[in-house]
Parts: sequence; C-alpha cells; structure tokens
Amino acid sequence: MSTETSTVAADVAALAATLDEATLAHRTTDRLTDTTDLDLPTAYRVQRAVIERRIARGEALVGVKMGFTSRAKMIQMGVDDVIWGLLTDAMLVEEGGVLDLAGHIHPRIEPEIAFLIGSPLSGTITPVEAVRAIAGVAVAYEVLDSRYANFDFTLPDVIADNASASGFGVGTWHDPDTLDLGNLGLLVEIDGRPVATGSSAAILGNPLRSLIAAARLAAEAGIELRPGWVVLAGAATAAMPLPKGAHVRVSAAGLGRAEVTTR
Ligand code: 0L1
Ligand code: MG
Repeated sequence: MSTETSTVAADVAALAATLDEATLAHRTTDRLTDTTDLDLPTAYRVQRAVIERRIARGEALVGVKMGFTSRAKMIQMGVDDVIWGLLTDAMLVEEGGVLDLAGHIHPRIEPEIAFLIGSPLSGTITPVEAVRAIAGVAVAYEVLDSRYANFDFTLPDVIADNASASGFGVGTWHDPDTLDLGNLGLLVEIDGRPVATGSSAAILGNPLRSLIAAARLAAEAGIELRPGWVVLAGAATAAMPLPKGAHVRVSAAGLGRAEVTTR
C-alpha cells in the first residue's frame, strides 16, 4: 500500500492466495521471501490483495493496526519505522465475548490503546490535528496469529501477512480530552492472575504518535482513516501466548478494561 515504486516482479495475487488460504486452513505456510524477492511496496500490495479477498467474502474494513511501535521491536527487526495492517469487521471480538481459538494457528495477545476516528485523517498532521480527529480512546487488545511457523519472518513477510493481524477487542470509548495518554499504566490478567504490566509510553513514547504515523501511512496508501474506524496504536507489552479456556482482562488507568474468554 505504499506509493513507492516497486521494481520487483512478484505474482501478488498468488502470494496473497497463499497467505489467505493458510489463514482459512489454520496452518502455517513457508515465508514468502524463501522463494520470492519481495520489497516493501510489493509486500503492501500483497497485504492489500489479502484484504481484498476477505472483502470479496463479505468482510468490511473497520480500521488499521499499527505494528513495531516499540523501540525494542524496531531494534529486534532492524527497522526504524512502524508498519501497519488492515482490520476487518470479522476480526472484531465482541466486548466480554467468547473467542473460539479453533480458527487460529498459534495466537498471541497483547494490550493496546485504541482510537476511534471522528473525522477523516490522512497525510502529515500535527498532534493538535490528531487530537481533534479522535472521537474516543479505549483500552484494547490485539490477537496476533502469524501465518509463518514460530512467528519467524522478515519485514516484507510480516507486512504481506497483514502484520500478523487476527483479532481485536475494544473496551468502552472514553473522551480523549480527559486523559494524558503519554503514560497510562496497563495490566494484563489471565484467569485473574497478573501476567504483564506496561505503559502507554511504550507506544512510540505516546500513542498519539502512532495515530500520526497511521495518517502518514494512509496518505502513502492513497486512502484516509475514516470516521468510525478504529486505530490500534500498538502494544504496551510483549505479546503472550493465548491459551484455550482462559479469561483475559486488559485494563488501563482511566480507561477501564477489555475482556475476552477463549475456548
Ligand atoms: O502488532 C504488532 O506490533 C505486531 C506486528 C507484527 C509482528 C508480530 O507478529 O509480532
Ligand atoms: Mg498489536
């Protein structure tokens, strides 16, 4: 979804089919870069083709997810910019609902801050413009499920794989004006036991920066963040394995909680 020119000749449709079919069959597939020379613009074209297949099956775009928003993850991947993936309505888990993991490969969960877009955003924007465009902020979680074995991928692989997007849930929306988003404490509990703590500062120093980056990536992709869309700004802790039969609660100071039970 980048407007940069790609010089790579790849069969985008075939690569998208490989990833989409792996998702539908709940199995891993070989890394695309094992056999294909894939640059980042082409990887984003594969990502978009994967989403187009889902849209053709009746799904609708409902937002974006930002990835590699922590300095630790960027260093691990040897990159200095965030990536994104696209969210569809089929990925949304009802708040407090049950998530059937039978449709997953090796799911992980991570605590996030989410924004609800109130007015269109695209391009280079200031923090003030970002705040004005937000209709709500909430604590959220993302379920990651890489289509590659052991989450072992290169940067183009994970971009093509829609940044490992699989599912997400969002708590109650809050007024963004009432909170300083720069250092909110987050807690993840599984079956009532604390398993991870973090701060919203882990998300690019402030999740608003992630929203600003999302607007930039939207412009590069020739789209806009639309009113009603959700932006998952990034994780406040490392992702952790999501087991069956678990009750997960993610809470953030001032934002309440988001909960899911797995089976
Ligand atoms: O949401 C994220 O920050 C993760 C991006 C994809 C990489 C992964 O699967 O860990
Ligand atoms: Mg995430």
